[in-house]
Amino acid sequence: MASVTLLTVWASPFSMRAKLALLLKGIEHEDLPQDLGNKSKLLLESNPVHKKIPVLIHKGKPVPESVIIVQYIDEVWPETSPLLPQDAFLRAKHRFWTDFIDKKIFDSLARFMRSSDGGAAVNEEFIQNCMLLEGALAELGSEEDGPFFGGASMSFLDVMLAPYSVLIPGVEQVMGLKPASPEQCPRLHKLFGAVAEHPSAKAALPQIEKLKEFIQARFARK
Ligand SMILES: N[C@@H](CCC(=O)N[C@@H](CS)C(=O)NCC(=O)O)C(=O)O
Repeated sequence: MASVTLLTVWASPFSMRAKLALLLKGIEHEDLPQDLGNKSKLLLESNPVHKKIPVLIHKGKPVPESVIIVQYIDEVWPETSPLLPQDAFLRAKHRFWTDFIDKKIFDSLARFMRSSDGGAAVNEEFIQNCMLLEGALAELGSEEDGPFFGGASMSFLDVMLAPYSVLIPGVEQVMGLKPASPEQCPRLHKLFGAVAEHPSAKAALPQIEKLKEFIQARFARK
């Protein structure tokens, strides 16, 4: 096994985060794609509590949970592309909004995907959550500094959010999600545009067309 190995599923937004952090920092690694319908002994032993991907295995030691993995990567390889801010208060902000993405953005999107009534109410909730994130972009940095939470370069919070740049259009085009408009969330749209152009993100995130096929097969309403 390579010194750095990632147990992954390509369509998982959580896997995408870990992959993106490794690529941003130029860390040589091996991907071990997992079948969640038939979990490998390695996955069960590496993440016995949650039995979920992603898991980063570094020198034989397993680190589960995408948020913890990306923080671990940033601590172990701090020199290239530092992700978390130096300032403790800003670090707290990045962690707060990461928690918001996982608890509110992901949750409202997942509920939309599972909804049996067309999902209009939960779609509105999703848009309101995106507008709160838009407020965080304005609060944490000026547009002149660059498109990302980290200004000109991707930061921790950008890595946490980047998978949504493919997930949202995928769910929009397959399941009819109405995303927040460029008028409602101008900075968020610019951020997603910049993610789409970023070389590491291009390599870490799947093509929207491929993701659409996955969403269609797994989640589309019959
Ligand atoms: N909080 C976890 C979530 C990971 C997660 O939900 N992984 C899903 C795939 S997207 C999984 O492994 N599911 C397998 C299962 O629930 O049995 C993280 O951030 O890494």
